[in-house]
Amino acid sequence: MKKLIVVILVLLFSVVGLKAQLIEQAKPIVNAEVVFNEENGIVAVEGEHFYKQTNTEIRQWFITSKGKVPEVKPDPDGEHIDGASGNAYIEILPDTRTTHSCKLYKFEEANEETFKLVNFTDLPGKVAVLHYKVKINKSGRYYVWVRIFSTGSEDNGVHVGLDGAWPENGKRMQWCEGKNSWTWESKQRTEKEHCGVPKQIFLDIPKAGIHDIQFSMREDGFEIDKFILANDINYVPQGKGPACKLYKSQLLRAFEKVLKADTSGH
Ligand SMILES: [Ca+2]
Ligand SMILES: [Ca+2]
Ligand SMILES: [Ca+2]
Repeated sequence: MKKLIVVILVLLFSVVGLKAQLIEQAKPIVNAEVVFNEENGIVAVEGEHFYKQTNTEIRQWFITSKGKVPEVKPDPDGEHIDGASGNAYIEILPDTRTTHSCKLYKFEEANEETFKLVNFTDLPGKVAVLHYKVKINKSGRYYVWVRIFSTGSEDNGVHVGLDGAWPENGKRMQWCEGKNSWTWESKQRTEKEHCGVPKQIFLDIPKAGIHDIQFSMREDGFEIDKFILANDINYVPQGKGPACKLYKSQLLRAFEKVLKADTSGH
């Protein structure tokens, strides 16, 4: 009997421990006071620096950093921390649709029974919405670039929006090239062009000042390292992209550096 009680207690504590970790990795690590600044037509923001996430009933974004991989299953393609800017990235989990043959559950067709199973939506702003604060000094059109890691055909689409709205040119960001590596892209998927049309993903910001940038799920398993808003239509990010500039407040926490696999023989 004593043994049974011990077993039950151990089980209970491990469940509580797991839940605590889940909540921790889905929680923002910056507060709403943290505002990123536009300088010379560029705003760069780490994916992991969202100040809140909403519409989290079906899916959530989880932060992965060194040694801290979210225990959310399924996530068959594992972690991709090596090469991530700021030593961290975020992912929408669980990832139940990994190949075209996996059952598709669209938010727009969901009923009471299938609501929790939703793994795709063409409707922006409905599932797993991330929020970031940016200060724009020069109003105008900003092209949106996102650095992502895709390993298949069902983890390479997302929606972007501004100040609670989801304009046409923020819908269906799409990646085809650069599988299995961190890749910058700014393309919009259309009926004619499934791999996306360049220079068609942008946000028109009519007034200088502080704005909210949002991303929401199109496909589960989607991974964001960093995003950039660029005023110049011809801008193309390189490597990990430019440094993130703060307008207000400060970042309190840095993630532990990821060292490349030790091949030095030490
Ligand atoms: Ca994954
Ligand atoms: Ca997926
Ligand atoms: Ca990052």
